[in-house]
Amino acid sequence: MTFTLPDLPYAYDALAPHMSKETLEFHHDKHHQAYVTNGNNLLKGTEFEGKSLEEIVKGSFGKNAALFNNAGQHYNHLHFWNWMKPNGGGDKLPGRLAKKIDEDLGGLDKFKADFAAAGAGQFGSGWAWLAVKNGKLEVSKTPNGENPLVHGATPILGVDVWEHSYYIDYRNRRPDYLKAFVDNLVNWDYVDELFGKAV
Ligand code: MN3
Repeated sequence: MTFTLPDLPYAYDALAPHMSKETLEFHHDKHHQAYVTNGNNLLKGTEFEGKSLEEIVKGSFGKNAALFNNAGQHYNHLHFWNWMKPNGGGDKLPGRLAKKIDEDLGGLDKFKADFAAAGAGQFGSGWAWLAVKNGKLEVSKTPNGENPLVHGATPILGVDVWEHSYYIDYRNRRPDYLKAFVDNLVNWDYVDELFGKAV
């Protein structure tokens, strides 16, 4: 496959004040575009041409670092834009997902705290995740472009903690960005959709 950059699923100013127009312009138009462009160049002539994005991510991990970094980040950002929405967050989750979070993660409040702590605790660039592994939910963090796919899990929510994701709006206050993400930005309907496919 060839990687392509989709439009954002909302206007550039739709997530303000939690994530600004300027952040989304740089993050989507420059950073994500670079992963698409570089990924396509690195894909040419490899065994992964013609494979699906998920196959490329999993197959290149540990084998072709440059391709993996760009393909992984393309996958992560495709979902990241959809993991947010205007007036997101809140405490009203789809029922089956809320029940599973209660069962596996000790409830929504504990999940939010653990997810934010994973993001705050990721040293340097990376992501914090909610993923399904062996039928159970788990919170994790990964460096750089890595994601739960390469660890045998299916990501259903992720937050980008690279500085390009928050530095314009929050400067060095990564924990404030993470709090705004879980409280005001998460698109729980999309998380639930991925959860439904993963279990
Ligand atoms: Mn990013």
